[in-house]
Amino acid sequence: MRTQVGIVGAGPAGLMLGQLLHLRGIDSVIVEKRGRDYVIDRVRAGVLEPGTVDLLTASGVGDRLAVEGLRRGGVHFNFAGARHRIDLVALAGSPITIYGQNEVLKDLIDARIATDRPLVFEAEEVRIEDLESSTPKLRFQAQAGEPREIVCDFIAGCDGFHGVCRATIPPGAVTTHERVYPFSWLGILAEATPASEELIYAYHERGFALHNQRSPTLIRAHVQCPPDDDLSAWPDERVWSELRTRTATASGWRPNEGPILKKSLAAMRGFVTEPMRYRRLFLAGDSAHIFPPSGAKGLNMAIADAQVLADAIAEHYASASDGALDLYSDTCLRRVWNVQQFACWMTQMLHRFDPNDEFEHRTRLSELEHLMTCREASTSFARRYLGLSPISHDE
Ligand code: RFL
Ligand code: PHB
Repeated sequence: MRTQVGIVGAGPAGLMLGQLLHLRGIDSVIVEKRGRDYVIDRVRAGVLEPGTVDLLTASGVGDRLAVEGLRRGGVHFNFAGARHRIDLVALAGSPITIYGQNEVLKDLIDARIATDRPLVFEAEEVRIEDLESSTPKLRFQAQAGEPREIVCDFIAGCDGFHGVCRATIPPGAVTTHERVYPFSWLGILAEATPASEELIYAYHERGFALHNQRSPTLIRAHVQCPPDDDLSAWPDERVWSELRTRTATASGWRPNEGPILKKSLAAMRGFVTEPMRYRRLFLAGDSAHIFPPSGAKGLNMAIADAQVLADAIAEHYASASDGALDLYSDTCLRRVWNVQQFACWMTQMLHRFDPNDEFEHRTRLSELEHLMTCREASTSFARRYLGLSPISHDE
């Protein structure tokens, strides 16, 4: 079988790329190692920047998002027993949209199926071959065990942090940069009416906590925990107790509680691959970079890479020019490092690194106070949170 673009991975990057290529009349095959239900059930991101919403809408996958996405005009920071609000709309002109990554994936998968272009789930032993040639190949075993080979003009590595694509690149051809934080996030999805409609980031002497909603009846929350913790260390009552303590305000705000449907641990790291390309293999999304989730950026950046790559591939076919393909990595990396710095700054400001370091604790509280009281600082945060800083958006 032959295609123009072989896409490895049906996460946000791979599915968005497939949709954008389809809209430009370019053929692709998407190969995913997991089943459809597994892909959709994985609870991950939930915050969409306005640019992401606009792109999904312009790509014909925004109908349900327009109805079910929750537009929220502000974000709260709880610290030192008080709650402070940053007004995103007043300061930067736009709300964020709360819409689960799994909902985005459902919409993209439905759109893909409607195109009749191939989307292969449960592909086993996915491999890339002949990367040194002008016709790289995707090989895998389909569900029934038959071996398949797809001859491609280009391969898009959209297979996440643990995928095969980055690992296929010969040693020394790319450089990776990594920061691993000395803590993880314990995340829950719970059935309860959200006590706050707007997202709350909390900094407390016991560590970070986050309270968000996914729908009018679902809460998503995270608490900072030791990096080597096991889920068994987090019975439901402990999760609620930490969340209550860390988000508490003197005015008595507390989260509503209910049955916990899902519980998971996520390591905190920043990671960047340079360049995001090797010959005809282009990395996009988490296969190229990971952002500490404090900045809510990973999904938005996966979608942004897909847009840059789709435009560059379209230029190749339309004008036989590889100028944009040659700039793909530099274009993405400029934004990636800008956003990495933002996500690392958020992580630094909101987590307890050393429980015995009172100096660190006090300077952090002071930094948060500055963020809330200095209009320039709040405006800068609002613009960067929304993905509107000049580097991360316009250029
Ligand atoms: P994905 O979503 O990991 O998808 C990769 C897909 O590739 C498949 N795959 C393979 N397929 C074929 N062959 C192989 N050998 C394969 N190996 C893997 C996988 O099964 C999978 O389906 O990567 P993609 O598309 O780059 O998307 C990235 C986003 O998923 C990720 O950055 C975000 O979830 C990060 N993130 C957040 N991002 C935001 O923008 N806003 C948020 O609020 C936000 N919150 C979060 C987050 C990530 C978190 N965790 C779990 C790390 C909160 C958390 C807790
Ligand atoms: C989430 O809703 O899961 C979420 C929100 C904001 C973040 C990270 C995760 O920064």
